[in-house]
Amino acid sequence: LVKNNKRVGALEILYNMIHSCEDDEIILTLDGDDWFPHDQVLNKLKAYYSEDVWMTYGQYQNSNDGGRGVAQEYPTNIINSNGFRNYTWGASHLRTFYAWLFKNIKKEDLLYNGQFMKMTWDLATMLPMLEMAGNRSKFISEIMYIYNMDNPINDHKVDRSLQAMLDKYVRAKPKYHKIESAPIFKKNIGLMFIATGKYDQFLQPIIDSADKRFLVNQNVKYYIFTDKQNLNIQTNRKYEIINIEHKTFPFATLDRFKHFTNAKEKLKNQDYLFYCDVDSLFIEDINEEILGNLVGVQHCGYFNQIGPIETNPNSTAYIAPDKRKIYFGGGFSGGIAESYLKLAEICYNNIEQDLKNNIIAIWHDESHINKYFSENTPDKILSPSYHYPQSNIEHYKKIWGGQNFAQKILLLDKKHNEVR
Ligand code: UD2
Repeated sequence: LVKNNKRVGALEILYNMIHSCEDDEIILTLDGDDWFPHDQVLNKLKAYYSEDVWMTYGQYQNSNDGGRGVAQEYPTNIINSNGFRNYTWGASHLRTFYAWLFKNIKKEDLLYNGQFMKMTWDLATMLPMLEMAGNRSKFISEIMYIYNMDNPINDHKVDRSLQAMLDKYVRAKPKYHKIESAPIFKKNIGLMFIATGKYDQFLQPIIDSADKRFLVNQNVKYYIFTDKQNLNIQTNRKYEIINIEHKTFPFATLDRFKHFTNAKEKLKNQDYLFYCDVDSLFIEDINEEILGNLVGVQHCGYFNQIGPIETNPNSTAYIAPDKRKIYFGGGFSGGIAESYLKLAEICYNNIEQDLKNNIIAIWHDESHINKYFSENTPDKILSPSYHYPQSNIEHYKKIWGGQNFAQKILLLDKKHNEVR
């Protein structure tokens, strides 16, 4: 919500707002006196944008008589010949587009006599975007917008001659060239650590290693769940401290899904979320190969084995014999934010239900994520490279059938009685 102290006009507001948005945000312009016909407009748009679409236009309905708006699809020959400026205006409400596309419009093309245009700015903005988008623009014939015809200060009622003059002025401007490919956007990735009690000693080393090795080409933000108030974290990335209470083991680890669920509002805007045990290190480059809807790691100690799953049928973590397949390590997991937060919420609810029945699953949170994965198989199943023990490798190699794995996430040796 931006409050202007001085009236500046719609185009200047839009210009400033859109330039403050991330490039990959989708902008939708809804005039203050108009409205949507129903509550599914955004969902429908989301479906259109799942294709290779950079902008959409149309269609609207007049509020008073239900008449159809003037939006119309540009014919293929007009698109291919880049002839929008000489053709009947069609790119009317509902207008939506990627912020990056708008940002490619030159500011001078939005000004008249050095001022942002007071009218006809729909043409001034949409024509360059249509030209740049080429066949990536999409006409939506379905009614997605209601235009308020009863507003006495509608542009076309206020000054028709200014509107006509600006229309000519905009159309006479030079055409934009078609853009061949969209920019590649970085993904927003939240990497979560829990560090309570004495585990804060592991934080700076893992953050140093993540700075150097963890998805270095993406926008990574660290979320640090801790009981400490004044942590001094050194990193060149964004981070956020989320204060939680320290609890004795196993609650320090078992409560992780509760913490993630409680922090849902902060976490849900990331594209992906990952959790990593804080007593680990990223020792090799970890890139986009880990990105998936749901991501789990095969436990180094139970490679290709059923593993120590929960067999107590009274626990919500119980896995039926026909579902016992892969054993996942609790130390690293992730996925698309929405999917991972769903996992967290379900595991949290299951853990709470067990606690009400005085049950703690055999391997705590790990048993619960195994249960979830037994019913929702991760589409990314990472090898023990991402669950690599610091010592005793010969012992593990036997479990791995004689093979070795590249070391990517190292699980640090620790004396449980000293750190917990
Ligand atoms: C294994 C799993 C761990 C979890 C646990 C369940 C791996 C590598 N680790 O770890 O993810 O499923 O089994 O028992 O697969 N913590 C604190 N403060 C404490 C204690 C723990 O912050 O006082 C946090 C910290 O982030 C730590 C994590 O909880 O990394 C797991 O605890 P752990 O490392 O002591 O448990 P461990 O090694 O048995």
